[in-house]
Amino acid sequence: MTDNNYDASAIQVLEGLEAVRKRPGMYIGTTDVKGLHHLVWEIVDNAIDEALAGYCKNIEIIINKDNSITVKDDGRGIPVGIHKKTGISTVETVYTVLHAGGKFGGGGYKVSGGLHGVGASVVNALSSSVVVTVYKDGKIYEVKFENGGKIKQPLTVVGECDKNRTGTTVTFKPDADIFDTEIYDYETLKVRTRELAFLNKGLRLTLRDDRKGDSTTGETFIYEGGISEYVKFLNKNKTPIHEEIIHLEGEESGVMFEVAMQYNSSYTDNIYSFVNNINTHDGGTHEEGVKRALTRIINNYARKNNILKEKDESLTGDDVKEGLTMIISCKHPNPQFEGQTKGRLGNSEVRKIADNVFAGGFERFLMENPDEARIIVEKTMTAARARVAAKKARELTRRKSDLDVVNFGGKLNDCKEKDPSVCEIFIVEGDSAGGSAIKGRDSMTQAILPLRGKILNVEKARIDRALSNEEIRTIITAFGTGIGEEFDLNKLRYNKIIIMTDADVDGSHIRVLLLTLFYRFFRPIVETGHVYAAQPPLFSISHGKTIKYVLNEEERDEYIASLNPNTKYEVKRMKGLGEMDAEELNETTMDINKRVLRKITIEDAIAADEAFSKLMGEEVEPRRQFIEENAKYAENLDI
Ligand code: 28F
Repeated sequence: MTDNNYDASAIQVLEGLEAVRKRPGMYIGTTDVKGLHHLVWEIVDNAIDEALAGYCKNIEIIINKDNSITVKDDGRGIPVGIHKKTGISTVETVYTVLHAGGKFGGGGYKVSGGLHGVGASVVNALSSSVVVTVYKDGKIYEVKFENGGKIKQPLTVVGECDKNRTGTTVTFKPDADIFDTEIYDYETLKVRTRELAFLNKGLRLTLRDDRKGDSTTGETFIYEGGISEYVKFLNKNKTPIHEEIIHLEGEESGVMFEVAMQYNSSYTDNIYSFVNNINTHDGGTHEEGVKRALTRIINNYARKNNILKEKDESLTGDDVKEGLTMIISCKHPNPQFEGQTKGRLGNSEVRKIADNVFAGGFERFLMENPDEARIIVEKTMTAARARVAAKKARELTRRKSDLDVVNFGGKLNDCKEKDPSVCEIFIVEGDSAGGSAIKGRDSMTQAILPLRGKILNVEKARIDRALSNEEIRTIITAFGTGIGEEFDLNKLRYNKIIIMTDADVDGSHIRVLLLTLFYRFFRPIVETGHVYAAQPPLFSISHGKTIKYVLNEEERDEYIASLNPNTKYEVKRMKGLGEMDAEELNETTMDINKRVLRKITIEDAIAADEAFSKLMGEEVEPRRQFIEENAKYAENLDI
């Protein structure tokens, strides 16, 4: 390389990395916490490529005290010789020329993810410091970069190592001028590290956090069973309906395809798909091909074995998905990602390949395992019957006119106002409280729906079973939004949905059953803050002609303290909603100028979901404990 060529390419390098610093979003999506964590995966993906090429068995990810990241692999080590095109070493090329990394010699292709292979040079451009150490040929080579990829120390031999020790270690510190935050989140790194271990069977991935004082947190993930173990992991809190995890794999026209699946007794599906280890959240042709084949094969098997009769309509894609946990992993040399977040695989040829590879394997599985086949087919046929029943029941919940709801079982005492923004509905535990609420309410704006005892636990019930419950149908009709795919928040007929139950365990249980119903079928109503819990008083303090109602011990003691010392007073613990007459109930719990409501906001839908599942699942103890602690509420009170 003559000097001016070298200078030219050196200038090109700096311009290239400068372009990344100018518009980082173009290369890593965002510069928020997501972009910060994305840097890790760019480096890890290069180590994974080395594993896919068959040379790396262990990858270590370390969060250092200063929130810099070290990634180590035991692959061949990035080549240190002069790169023919750039005149500088390959390792410096990989870290300074955009899109230089990744492509390995021979048939190997970059199959791991990142934002589609922009690689190590982007990490360098967006880091205030990068140190690359290569162990090869008994020597330790090191090159240092600073301030967005400028050479700080050219590649030099800094030591010796064991003759047959090889590998690459990279430490980088994201540039504080680029990123909104510099703090790494252990859990975020753990979830993706574990997922990469599932997706790359036999590869050992270790994650370590050295930030907490002298103690270090660390976990190692290695799964010889690969995505079959991923299915097992996803089904750990479910009840599988067949023992074996079905595993199929094949290759066609250079596209590798692998599927693992197992049905469980729940009504929800858990299907995740990946292309070159990238999670295709929005699916794509690989998923479509598998689902198409799954539906066709199950229908064919059911008809051929006369489980599905001539007159029966065919099973749908939704029917065959119910209770299905499935991982689809596709390795493609030239994937086309589509959509806003590039989360969808677009390659049209993959649909047929997926169908072929999956169909052959799954058909064989059903033929060779007639017992499992029958269980699976029966599960899908039950789902089909439920779908049909739900459709019929859903019709019942559609309001033809306002009169419908009042006549419908006569349960709802609707309000006269029709403008949802001023209307509210009290769902009241028990007929006696319901009676007092109807008498005590403001009938212009307050509707009352008394509940007889406990409602159905929808956490464990399929939608058709829930819809067969009259009180649930009345609630659905009263709300007016519809449920599931038909749900329309704009049709909500009340601005506030107020759950009015006793403060005892039964009252809490009913409240949480209602929350489960709202969470499962009307989630947006909860998320947009329309749901409240009424706060009936726990004590009354009477002195002279005055009766003061208070919510809890704290308010009771405060009020008593506020009375002058010689006032004679009497404290009574309120028995429950049913003990109060209409006027008391209105005065203390319903009158919008006097009452105190508690807005129910599920702080963390996932945590609440876990809480509901724990609460409504099979285990008794977690349920009892949860009820005692009550459902998660925000403390903000409605005046
Ligand atoms: C901690 C991050 O980046 N590991 C890597 C290798 C190994 C080779 C390689 C990488 C540029 C274009 C070839 C070695 N010997 N860990 C990593 N390990 N890159 S990145 O080559 C990149 C060259 O194609 C390697 C023989 N062939 C490839």
